[in-house]
Amino acid sequence: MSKTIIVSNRLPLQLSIENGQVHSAPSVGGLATGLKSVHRDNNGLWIGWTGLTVEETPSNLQSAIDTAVQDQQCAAVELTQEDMDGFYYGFSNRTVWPLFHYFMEYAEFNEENWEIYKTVNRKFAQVVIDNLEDGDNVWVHDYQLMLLPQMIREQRPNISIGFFLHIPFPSFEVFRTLPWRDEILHGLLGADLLGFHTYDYERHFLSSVSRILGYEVSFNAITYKDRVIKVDSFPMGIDYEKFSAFAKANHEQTDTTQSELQRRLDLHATATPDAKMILSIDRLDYTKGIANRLKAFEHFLEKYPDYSEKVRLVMLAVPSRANVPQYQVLKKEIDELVGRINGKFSTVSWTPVWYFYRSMPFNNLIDLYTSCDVALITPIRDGMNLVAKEYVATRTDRTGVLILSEMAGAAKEMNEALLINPNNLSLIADTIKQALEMPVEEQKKRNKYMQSRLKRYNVEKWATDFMKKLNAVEHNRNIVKAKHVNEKRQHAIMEKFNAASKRIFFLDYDGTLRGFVNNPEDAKPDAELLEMIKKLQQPKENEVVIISGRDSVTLGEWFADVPVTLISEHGVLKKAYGREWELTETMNNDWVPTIQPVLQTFVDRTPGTFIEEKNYSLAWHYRKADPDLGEQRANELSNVIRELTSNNGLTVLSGNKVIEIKSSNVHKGKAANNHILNKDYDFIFSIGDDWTDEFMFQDLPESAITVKVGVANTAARYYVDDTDQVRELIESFIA
Ligand code: GDG
Repeated sequence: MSKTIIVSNRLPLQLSIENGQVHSAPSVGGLATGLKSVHRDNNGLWIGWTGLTVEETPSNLQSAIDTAVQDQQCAAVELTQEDMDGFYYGFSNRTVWPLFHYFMEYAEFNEENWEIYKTVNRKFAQVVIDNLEDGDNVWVHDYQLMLLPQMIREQRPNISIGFFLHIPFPSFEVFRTLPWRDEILHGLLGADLLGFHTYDYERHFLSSVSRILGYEVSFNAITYKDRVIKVDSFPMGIDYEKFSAFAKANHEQTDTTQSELQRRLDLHATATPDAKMILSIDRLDYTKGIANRLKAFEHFLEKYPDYSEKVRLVMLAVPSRANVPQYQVLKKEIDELVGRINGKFSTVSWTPVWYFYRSMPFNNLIDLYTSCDVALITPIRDGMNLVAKEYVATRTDRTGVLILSEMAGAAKEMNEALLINPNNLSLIADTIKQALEMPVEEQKKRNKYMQSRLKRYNVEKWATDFMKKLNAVEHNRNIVKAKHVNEKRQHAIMEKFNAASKRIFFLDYDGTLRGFVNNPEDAKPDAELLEMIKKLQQPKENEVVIISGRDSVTLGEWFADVPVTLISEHGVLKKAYGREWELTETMNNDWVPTIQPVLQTFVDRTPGTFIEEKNYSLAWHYRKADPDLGEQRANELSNVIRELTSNNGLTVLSGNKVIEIKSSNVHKGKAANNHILNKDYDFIFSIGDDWTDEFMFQDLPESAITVKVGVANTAARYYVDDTDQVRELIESFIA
């Protein structure tokens, strides 16, 4: 039975060794909860690190640990202290984490750490491969494992692989500074589906793929070798029901059942009934904007002194990555800021900041969420931020105000929060005042919308949506009909070729017989190519047709001395060898004066693009433009032209970095079919690389050998990798 393998840096369990005994408990984190059904159903397996290095694992307890891991449907990747230092504390947290959160000055580019990152990703890959069976899906998580998708793909090309990034993907301008940017992108492109929290991260990723690797990106799909990789946004949710249920239970507690923390919070509330509490919870991380938050709170107390003794900041900072230098510096800065604020504003009966530097049990977290009137969450950058969502979910009476940084992914879905720029301290100070004074009715109105969204798009929905999309990608892959022309298939094609007595070859030119060049004029056929075509045409059984989108003058010049038939402008004109060009259909050019100026405005606005005027069509080329801008303008242009030309007999063709407008009743399929009409060819061969060639593949008789250059996603029966393989294939017809 096929299964889903989840891979993350840490396993969803907590292992501890007490008195020589191994204790294991399932982890209760958001990811573990969200993936529970994916993990438990269908015999799922979770692969990751246990939290104990090889050095920390007593050899006599190894088998007890293995059993504990297996009991939770997990498999462990064994890591040494050196692995952890280079891979986790090193490359992951000193290079990727700061860079992806736009802290470029913190990013270290250390070759040794990079080598260990690769080695450890390979260790993960090995455990995945050891547990992988045909038909399994793999879902890889987060920035520690960005090379893993490709490492798995190399060994098991047909496995469906998904990847989700929990942190932001930075803009191309930032990402390009990474020395190993190509390797990281190729690592990720091993996946079939790549998921991000927000559309912006998705856009940044696509832009990096297009600009750094130069691969074709169309909407949210990347064409890479023979695969189409989908990229999408899946904003991660929380376990809404769990937070809501714990909050309800919290309100029903009695003096004897409530926690010590809750008792203290209640005491405070009773003693100072008109005082309010502001909550701040994060891992102690420089991305979370904790220092700015404290400074903004200080500014608030200075600007609005009436709030003295009437407001308190309850701040929980959970220790994190304490052996990375920037975190130590940050800890010191926060300690000092808290000291400064408390020193400056405290009175005998009031301390403005209550500061906890520790991790708290889950029920205390609920105590804090339910007791605080305002949550102040101000990250400088944050992939999503679940704390913001959890705070809103626990407000069962719908009171409470969320102040949220617009730099958190969560801000995209939580418009009803008070959104702030975390660097604007006076705005934050004013927003704190606004939050403290917000009427209850307004609080409820805002929370109602956010809660209904959190309830609907919870963490389980996030996980199932991702898996559904991954399965759909897999399904698409399976229905792609084209088969790669390998040695065996080439042999089968040759058998048909040899048995035939009347053969025809429809050969597309650009991207098929010749690779692409920046200037269309530079793509002239080389001597070797002309020689090859002549030889193919030589036997009396063979007839060669060059069928191209090119204009007739260029084609006529290039193939002046080659005895082949030429079809130009996607089927508009035809020329038998030694004869004149003739129209294949009745055409008109009335539309050109209307459309030409529209294309010109796109040329003006998009540097590097130009118009090619053919006899019966106009083409706008954007191969030389900035790739992102080019794609964006191409989409825009297609839409504009489609609106302008609907119902007047014109077609807009999206070719390879070109948009072409021409009369709609002509295309390569029609031209090719007309050409073979009433002639008994017993071997029809057609080859091409873009959408304009799809008409040929669709319209030629079923018996035709149709071949697409590049991807398998086509109506053709076969595909080849590139123009080199095209020549190899044609050579085999000559030899
Ligand atoms: C990364 C991305 C993205 C916090 N303190 C305690 C505690 N927590 C729990 C919270 C929450 C989780 O930890 C923190 O999640 P965040 O999303 O806020 O932040 P990161 O840890 O940085 O997570 C982030 C996330 O991945 C998911 O994709 O949202 O942007 O940086 O669930 O409740 N839990 C307990 N005690 C604590 O003291 N028990």
